Amino acid sequence: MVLGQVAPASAAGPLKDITNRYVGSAVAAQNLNEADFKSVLTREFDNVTPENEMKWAVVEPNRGQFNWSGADAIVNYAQQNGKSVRGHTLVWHSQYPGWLNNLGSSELRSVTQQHINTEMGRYRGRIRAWDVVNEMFNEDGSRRQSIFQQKLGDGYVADAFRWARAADPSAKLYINDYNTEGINAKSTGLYNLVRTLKQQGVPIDGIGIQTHLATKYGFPTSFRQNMERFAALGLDIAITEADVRIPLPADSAKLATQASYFRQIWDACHAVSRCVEFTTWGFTDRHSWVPGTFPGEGAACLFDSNLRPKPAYTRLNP
Ligand code: 9MR
Repeated sequence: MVLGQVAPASAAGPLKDITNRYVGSAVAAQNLNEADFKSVLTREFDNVTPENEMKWAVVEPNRGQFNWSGADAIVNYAQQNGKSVRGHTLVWHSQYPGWLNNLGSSELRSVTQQHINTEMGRYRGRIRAWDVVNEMFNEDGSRRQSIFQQKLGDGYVADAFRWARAADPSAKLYINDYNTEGINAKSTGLYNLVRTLKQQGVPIDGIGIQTHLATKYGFPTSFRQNMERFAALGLDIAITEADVRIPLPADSAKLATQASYFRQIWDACHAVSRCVEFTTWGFTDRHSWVPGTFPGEGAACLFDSNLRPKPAYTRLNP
């Protein structure tokens, strides 16, 4: 293929048409200006998740000073093209604005409620699901000592969900985390928390399993059983940020292993009726966070940097 040309859809049809789950990708607003990128995104997916554009540090870098341009661009694209949006993310220990650090507890609490109100309110009715609380656990299943945990205490999670429900009653509300694919200490910490929240009547609808995998760690074999225990609590499950990184350079054996990982994620989701979404953290190796964060690893997406479908894509859509 000539660089810039768009590969034809496979015979089986675009991903969004071969499943009754939402099939999504993270998107950076600026990439919507690339015609070939936009065309594959529009053809294959029916959900978009703003990669950074809805994070607190981006939308309110200085107190009371808002920047909605990237978020608006993605939500408008979604509306014009019939895509659902996954809002990402409201309460997170990372990518929050520095001015939060100067606030005392009661002020942090009120600005957090205000943040949820303002952001969810702006897009009320236009966001299918929100990652309300993101990455709140340590690997051992204990709570991460984030600014929210330290200053607001354990109750911040229930508060955030209650504020979120009030701000947009039509949105599904999720708690989202990584390394929670299989049954392990972290996913069990999450399980115990959401079970308690449900018992307390806290408005939480689902859990997001990010699913940033690396072939060098092996596939989390208890993925399906793990989803089933969350489903049994009456929660939806979304695969929110799937990618499968491999050591560079890629070769056909590594790409085949990657393909089998993607297929196993896909199959696990389709085996559990409450798994409602399969979203990838970017769909093309042209734009992926992986090589910048894990030097020597990459090629983690379904399409290569020229937007040609990789074996992983073909394996989902033979
Ligand atoms: O892909 C995002 C990257 O562009 C940002 O620099 C990074 C900052 O923390 O966040 C990345 O997205 C993360 C997501 O918001 C939460 N889960 C992990 C993702 C990859 O780091």
